[in-house]
Amino acid sequence: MRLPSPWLQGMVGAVALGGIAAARLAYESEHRATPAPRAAAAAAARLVVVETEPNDTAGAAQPIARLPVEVRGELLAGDRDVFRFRIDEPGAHLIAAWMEGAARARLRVTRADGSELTSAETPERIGALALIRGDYFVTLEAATKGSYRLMVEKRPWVRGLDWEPNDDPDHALELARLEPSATLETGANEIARYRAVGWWSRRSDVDCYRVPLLVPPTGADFRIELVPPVGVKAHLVVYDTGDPGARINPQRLIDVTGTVAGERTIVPALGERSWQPEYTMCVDSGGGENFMDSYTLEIRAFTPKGPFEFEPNDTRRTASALPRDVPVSGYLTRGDVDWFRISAAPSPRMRARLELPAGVSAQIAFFDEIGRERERIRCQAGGSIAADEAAVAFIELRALEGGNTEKPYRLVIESLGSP
Ligand SMILES: [Ca+2]
Ligand SMILES: [Ca+2]
Ligand SMILES: [Ca+2]
Ligand SMILES: [Ca+2]
Repeated sequence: MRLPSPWLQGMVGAVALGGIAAARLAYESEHRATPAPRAAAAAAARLVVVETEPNDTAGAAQPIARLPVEVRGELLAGDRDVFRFRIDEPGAHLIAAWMEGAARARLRVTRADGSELTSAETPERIGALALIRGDYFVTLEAATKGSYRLMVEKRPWVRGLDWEPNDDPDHALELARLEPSATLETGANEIARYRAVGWWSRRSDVDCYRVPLLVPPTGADFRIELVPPVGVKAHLVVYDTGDPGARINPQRLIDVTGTVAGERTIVPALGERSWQPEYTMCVDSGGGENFMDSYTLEIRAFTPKGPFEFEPNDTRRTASALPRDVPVSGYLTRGDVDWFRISAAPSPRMRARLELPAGVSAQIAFFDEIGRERERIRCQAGGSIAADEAAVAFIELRALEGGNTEKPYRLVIESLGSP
């Protein structure tokens, strides 16, 4: 497969995924119209059991009659405690397993044949592990002896919930599709909405989701919001599909990390390109840990009210089109750079007007056809500038301080005619 190496590093062992993947496809095809994800499993009474030795091997595994369960046990030096549980219901279920108490251990979930599905080291959790009908084992291998409480829970999977393993784009799962709401604040029309809810239950956990594109001929933009759990910075990477036929690897379109733990990260206007069937979005912790609480990834596709920037446009090569005499809008996020190419026949003289929203100051720079800089002007947050220029083919806007993901800027090029 066309896997850039970082994807491989984060993979949960690719052991025998075929069976689960096939089950997932079969299950999904039966459940195309599944409802929006539920935030929490139905509260069910926990079965409490006490560990009984010997239980050091799969053959001697202690059976767990039902989930959710709390096992009260003791890990001795070099000890290993193995428990067996069964899933009888049809469909896919998400398993979470974690330990509380003094003992520290490696937790592993394995199939009946002994192959490992996933593992974690306390205080990490096993989270959102997708399992279908069958027998499974949970094994605790002592790192630090002591007493523990082992929790194992299950909830039915619905589209839009995390599904492990999904640590690389090749194991990405299609997002839940929600009803679009209508008109956004900017006057843009929302055409699709998607949501995922998941957990970064291990330090190395990455969760990837596929977003199918619904692009009208006029083009469309995505607004992406990633809300991390408390204490964690959000990290989002967006890939296009590349071109498998031409052996072109997926390109990284966006790579953004939140500046403050627990705060949402917003990508306000990622362009939906008409030749792309889908994008893949991978999310993980960009700093901090919270193995228990969920994150939310929400994506809204919209058709802008008028001409709009089209991210990524941070280089001259990827410049967005800038028509003459029609205002173009865009967002300057923190550190953002937006390039525009002035379309239509060049007229020698023009006036550029830029209006910035509050919260972001920027520099506007003018370039000729071969990339020579002609002038640069600084514009303060909430301010505007007008500049008369000649023989300009490209414009670069560069955020200097701050950013604004809610209010767009406005840029218009007026033709001045011949002197
Ligand atoms: Ca034991
Ligand atoms: Ca994952
Ligand atoms: Ca921008
Ligand atoms: Ca940009």
